[in-house]
Amino acid sequence: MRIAILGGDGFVGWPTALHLSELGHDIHIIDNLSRRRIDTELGVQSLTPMDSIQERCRIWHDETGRRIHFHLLDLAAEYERLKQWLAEQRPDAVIHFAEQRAAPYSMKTDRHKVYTVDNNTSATHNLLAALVETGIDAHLVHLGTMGVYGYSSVGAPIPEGYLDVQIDTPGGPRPQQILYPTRPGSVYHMTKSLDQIMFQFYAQNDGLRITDLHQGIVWGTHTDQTRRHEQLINRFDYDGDYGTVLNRFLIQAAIGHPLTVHGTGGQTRAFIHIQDSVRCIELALADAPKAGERVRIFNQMTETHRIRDLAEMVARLTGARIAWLPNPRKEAEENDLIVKNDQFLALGLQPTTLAEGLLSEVVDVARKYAHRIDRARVPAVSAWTRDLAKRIEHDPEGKRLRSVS
Ligand code: USQ
Repeated sequence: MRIAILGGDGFVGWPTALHLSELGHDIHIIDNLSRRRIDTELGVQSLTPMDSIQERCRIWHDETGRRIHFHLLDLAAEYERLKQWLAEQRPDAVIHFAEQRAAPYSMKTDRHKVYTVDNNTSATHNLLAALVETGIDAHLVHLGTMGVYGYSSVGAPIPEGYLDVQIDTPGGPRPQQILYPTRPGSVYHMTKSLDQIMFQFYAQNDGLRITDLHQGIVWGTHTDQTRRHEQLINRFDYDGDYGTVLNRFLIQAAIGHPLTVHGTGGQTRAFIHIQDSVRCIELALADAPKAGERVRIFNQMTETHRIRDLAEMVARLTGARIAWLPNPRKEAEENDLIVKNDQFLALGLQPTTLAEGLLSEVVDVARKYAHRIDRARVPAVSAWTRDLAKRIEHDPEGKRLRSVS
């Protein structure tokens, strides 16, 4: 298949491009390199040294003889160029990762909120409109998030996208399936909730074939392909905005930084290893809905964990200390989470769990590149509200000089 990977320079986009190229697909990465620019804006860098996208593609060609093409294009801002590219290249499938994906970044300031909404909703809508206009029948696979469901305890398993309800009609109760009500916990998660409505409309109005993957928190860094060459290495975020919780704990343990648990650590979240993430995308691609069918929704996760249990596990494994910090986010202190993921299991996914020894691989990678870490960028300091901002702990290591007066 000819596959366009929008956002193919990112944390999940890049290993997906390699994985699908290895399977023999003709891969075209479209990316505006905004993630690299945000690193510059924030003054942080990936823990792992990343080459330019062009250099990465060159190394992949040297290693495997396969070509990955790169096109510099801003999906949200360059609608006409996008349409022209689709009309010329006529991809069989489009994988859409091209959105600002960090909840803390989306909550930093009003400017970051506006950027995240403008970028994410325009990118998604431009793509949908261009697919209709060019008339190409590409299968659109979108990287959504488990966060659209929200994180309140409902006491029942979260289904894959649709909820069975009974509607009271004059003729008596009638069963119906509706999109699971969204309850986003950040501006970023809100944009993914808006995406869902756009997908629903374009599938129903124009017969677009769409799969939406509600992904949990990705952990790990390497896949089979990124391990093949030092310069194919994946990006690996550790900072308070882009680093995600389990990877952060493992990196913190590697550099002797206390593990930064927010609040009581009672939040339960869904997780998936990066290797399973790319495999799920392969499985979803092979199982496209037909034109006229509703959006297919998969829960792309393999296990759920409570944050404090993860911290305690990493502490046991590595001897790290836990710092219990005021939570910069407005979120439930404790929640339960049971999630259905039957569809991927039925398609043959064999989950890589935390128990598989890959935790120490992450710690080893972090130790190797520890010299690239700026410890001052480890604390999460983007607050969800002004009140929460007043309580943020900027110095979890307790290293700053204290006043004695
Ligand atoms: N947390 C800590 N300490 C930290 C970092 C986070 O206790 O140092 C807590 C947070 O308060 C939160 C939980 O860990 O309760 C998860 O935070 P996270 O930063 O790992 O994940 P999140 O902000 O939800 O976002 C990440 C990705 C996003 C994806 C989402 C999947 O950045 O793109 O959509 O995971 S999900 O969480 O299932 O919505």
